[in-house]
Amino acid sequence: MLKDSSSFYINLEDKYGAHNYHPLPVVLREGKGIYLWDVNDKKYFDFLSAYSAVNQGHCHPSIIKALKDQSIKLTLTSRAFYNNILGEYEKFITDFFGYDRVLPMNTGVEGGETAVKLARKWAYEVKGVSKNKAKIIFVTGNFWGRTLAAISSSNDPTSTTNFGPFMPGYEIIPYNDIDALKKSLKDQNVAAFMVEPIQGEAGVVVPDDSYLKKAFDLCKKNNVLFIADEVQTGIARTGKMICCDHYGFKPDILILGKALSGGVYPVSAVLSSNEIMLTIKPGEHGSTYGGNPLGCKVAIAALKVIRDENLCENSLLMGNLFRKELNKYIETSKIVNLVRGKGLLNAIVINDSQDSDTAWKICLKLKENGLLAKPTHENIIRFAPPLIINKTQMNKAIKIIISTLKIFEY
Ligand code: IF1
Repeated sequence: MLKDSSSFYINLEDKYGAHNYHPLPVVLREGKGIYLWDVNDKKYFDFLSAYSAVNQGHCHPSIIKALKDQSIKLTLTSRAFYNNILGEYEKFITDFFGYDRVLPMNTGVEGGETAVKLARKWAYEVKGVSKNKAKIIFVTGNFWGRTLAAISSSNDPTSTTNFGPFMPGYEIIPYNDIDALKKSLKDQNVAAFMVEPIQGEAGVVVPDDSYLKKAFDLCKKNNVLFIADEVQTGIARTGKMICCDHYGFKPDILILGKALSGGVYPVSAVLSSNEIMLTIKPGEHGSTYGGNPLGCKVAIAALKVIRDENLCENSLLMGNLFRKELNKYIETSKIVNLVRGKGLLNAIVINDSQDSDTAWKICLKLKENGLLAKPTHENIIRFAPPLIINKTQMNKAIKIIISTLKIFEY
């Protein structure tokens, strides 16, 4: 057995990198499909999927092929000129999701920022809100990234402490509380309501069945835009192409990221109608890399994989299997209270005080046992494998999870 080289890499990051993350002590060097390998050649089930970015599996051959093929032709022109790929991508993605227009960006948080800017523009130029009065409503527990605009809507002290002052024009109301929304919508200055259909960072929190559709209907009634942040829940993660499909409505503004490029390249997108999208004029918004031909080709390939490999269906089926087996275990478990989620976006809640480190210890043990997962908040563990996982693999992973949890019952 070779000497463990993990500490070498960990020490490098520790010495030269900013300490803005606290990773699990595993150093990965290769990924294929649902598996990852560390620098000591140990193999793992990936049950994080790079926070739902690798829904299609690691290094999916057709996405990598698209990257390789385009990378030797043309990678970036900026939007100062046209390129021969962007239009093809724009047509493809708008057809795919059923919207008039797309605004291409790179990261998820830029997608959120774009949506907020669009909503404000629309409020002033279409709805008729008076200057600088537009308001965006968010919910408690929301997470849409780390920029100042994003953390300004956060009620999580870890995100906000000592980063103020914050962006004005926001209101935060309780999540999953339709009456609170009803009340806030009475203000004529409200431009939009922005929400993750299932809250990821908050711990895979699924709202009441009727909440989202009621919220959407209320927004329509009050001439307010419904913005769905589907950066994490979109692209088949929850068993439908977007999570809102479970509830039978189409958001006015849809934000996508992460798996839009299968973990290969940062690509995000904001989709909307002519009325909303055309409020932004040349020079008013954009990004150097947004809509670059490399990202566009990667995104087309990534979406085709979702469609051609029926990953919505598989996500639904495998998610049902996961929750069924975990629910069976929970009946007699002393350590797990609850499993929740939709499709392959799931989490378990550890039966322990919120500030205990049991979830972290369980994740360390899962790692030893060949499965990688990460706690979201102290007592919650998220399980989100690539959507290409099959039944045999899922059953094997479930065995690892349950046998590891059992160690902590004593
Ligand atoms: C990190 C969690 C996931 C998101 C939603 C926008 C963004 C995200 C719903 C921004 C990003 C991330 C970023 C990642 C941790 C993470 C996360 F743990 F916080 F909850 F995915 F599960 N909307 N989510 O979840 O997208 O700008 O990062 O591309 O390390 O910060 P981004």
